[in-house]
Amino acid sequence: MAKIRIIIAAAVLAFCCRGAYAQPEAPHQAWAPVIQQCAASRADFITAADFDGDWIGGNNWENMDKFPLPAVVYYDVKETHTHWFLFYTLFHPRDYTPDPECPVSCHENDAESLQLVVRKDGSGRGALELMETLAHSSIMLYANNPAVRGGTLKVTGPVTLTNGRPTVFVEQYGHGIYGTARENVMANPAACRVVRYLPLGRSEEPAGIPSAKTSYALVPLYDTLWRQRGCMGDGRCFDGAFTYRGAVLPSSFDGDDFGTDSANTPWGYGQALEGGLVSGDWFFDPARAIAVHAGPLDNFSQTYVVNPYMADLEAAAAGAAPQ
Ligand SMILES: [Ca+2]
Ligand SMILES: [Ca+2]
Ligand SMILES: [Ca+2]
Repeated sequence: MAKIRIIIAAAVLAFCCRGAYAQPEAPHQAWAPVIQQCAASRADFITAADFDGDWIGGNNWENMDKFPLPAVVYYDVKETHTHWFLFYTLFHPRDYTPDPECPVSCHENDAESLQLVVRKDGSGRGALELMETLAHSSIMLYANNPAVRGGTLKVTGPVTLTNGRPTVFVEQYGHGIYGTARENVMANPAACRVVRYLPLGRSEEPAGIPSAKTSYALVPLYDTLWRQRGCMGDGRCFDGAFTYRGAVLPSSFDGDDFGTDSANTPWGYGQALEGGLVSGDWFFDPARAIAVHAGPLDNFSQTYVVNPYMADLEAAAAGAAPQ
């Protein structure tokens, strides 16, 4: 009898509650971007910074041809009372040119990023308000809400959506990220063969170029790149120290091909600092950075309820202070 009761209870539970208690998709998954990557070679594939099985930065140019390049995107989530700030970093083994002699600006490693600002509206996934992308010396601002007027940055245009996902367009060679195709080499389709990366949960290397559908995996930035932040110095993971709120941090990946230590860490960017921002704010204090970049937004809290970096920075600053 007890066995029957258990079976009936299980059946009722399965019938009544299927889907009702399904875990809502986390915001960083719900809004993970579609990535339209122009690709002239494998060096334009997105992959992990330790794709070669180590965290040494200075062997990545050489190792690119010796290892597979399965796709990952590093993500990070910070949260205030009103918004989520979703940060995504794309890593490429090389920043290069069609000319193998690299007459200009080649360097080992390349990490470019984008940031989404999503209002917590009670719906679980929230409402996307704006997107910022890093492209060379600029941060580009795209609005998904007409209330976004622009601050120190002008609104370039609307966020491009593909089946509800924000979509970014990434250059070949230099890997600048843009929110519309017309702002980069994709404006000339003859010059761009596209690898289309989608957040389908698997980490795949494109079968070829072009590729209509390659899955990338989302990897937590906090547990990977940030965890390695103390691995700093020539011949190690990162190099080029800078100070943020008293904490000494690496500004770049270690690299020695063509340019030296030329690929910024996600927390080391120096773009769009007008309005009193400093390197590091875009990553560590996005509520403040976005308020400066995008101008005032109604009901926009700058008090964090999730931002584990603040405690880490305070600990690092305390450790670095003279005793
Ligand atoms: Ca390496
Ligand atoms: Ca090297
Ligand atoms: Ca170095």
